Amino acid sequence: MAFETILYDFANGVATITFNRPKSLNAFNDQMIAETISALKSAGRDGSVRCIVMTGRGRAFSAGQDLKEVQDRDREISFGDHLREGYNKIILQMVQIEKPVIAAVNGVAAGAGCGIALAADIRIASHKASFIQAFSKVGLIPDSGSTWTLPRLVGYARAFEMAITAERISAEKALSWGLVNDVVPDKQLMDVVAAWSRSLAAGPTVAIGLTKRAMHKAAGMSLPEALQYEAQIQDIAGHTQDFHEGVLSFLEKRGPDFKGE
Ligand code: T3D
Repeated sequence: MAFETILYDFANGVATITFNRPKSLNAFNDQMIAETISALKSAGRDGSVRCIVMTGRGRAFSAGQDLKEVQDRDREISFGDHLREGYNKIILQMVQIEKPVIAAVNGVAAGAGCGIALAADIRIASHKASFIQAFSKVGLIPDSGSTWTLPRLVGYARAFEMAITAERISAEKALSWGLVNDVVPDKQLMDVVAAWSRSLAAGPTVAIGLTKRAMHKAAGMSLPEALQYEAQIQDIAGHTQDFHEGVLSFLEKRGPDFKGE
């Protein structure tokens, strides 16, 4: 795949999408939005991809919407349409792809960049990373799913505080708030993420994808509904080859060789 604003690598079942506009701290222009959508689409469709990693080149994960491009934007394009055709598609794909998505947060994640990091299933942050709900600084409301993800991750009070103050939350604070899964020394970030992604790509991909689907669905369900849904999709997981391999490997006292099928 030929991209200009992102890098797309595939190895050992793991697709890595790297935002690649380091001079502007990987701010999203329209091309980068379109290329990210396209990369996610192809990683989602490609059966050999069993885990997706998203990260940024240089010292930032992403500084969100490219504000220089906003300034030049055709006034006929509404903010709503820009979100519907852009960031909303990125976020929905990240959530709807039934494969684990890891954000390797290498530096600052601001505005939509923060929203994208929050939409991942797992966030591993460098000790240099930080999180800024930068929207209010430019007179906007949190988008890219932040109104949904942030209160669920850190609770309403902290989410609202982050949104209205637009203050930088350090990696350490993010860890103590439950915003990230782990914080590691910067030099070790990609090694730690590689260990996570290798392990997830060798996992029972269908069951992992269904877990993701069920947890997202359960957010809008009562307990009885969630129990029903679990029963319904356990029928799918229970008919995978990986389920049979998992049980067999347990009985044979060896590690499982999951194929993601
Ligand atoms: O319809 C829609 O699209 C609405 C959607 C909106 C979604 C959003 O994301 S709104 C929020 C947009 N993002 C921001 O407001 C963040 C703006 N950036 C910053 O606040 C700071 O840059 C950071 C806190 C992220 C980092 O600060 P610092 O001091 O480490 O770096 P810096 O010096 O500010 O930035 C370095 C360069 O990156 C600089 O370029 P220069 O002067 O060296 O040529 C700066 O202009 C550029 N840059 C940083 N962020 C953006 C950017 N260029 C364009 N757009 C940016 N968002």
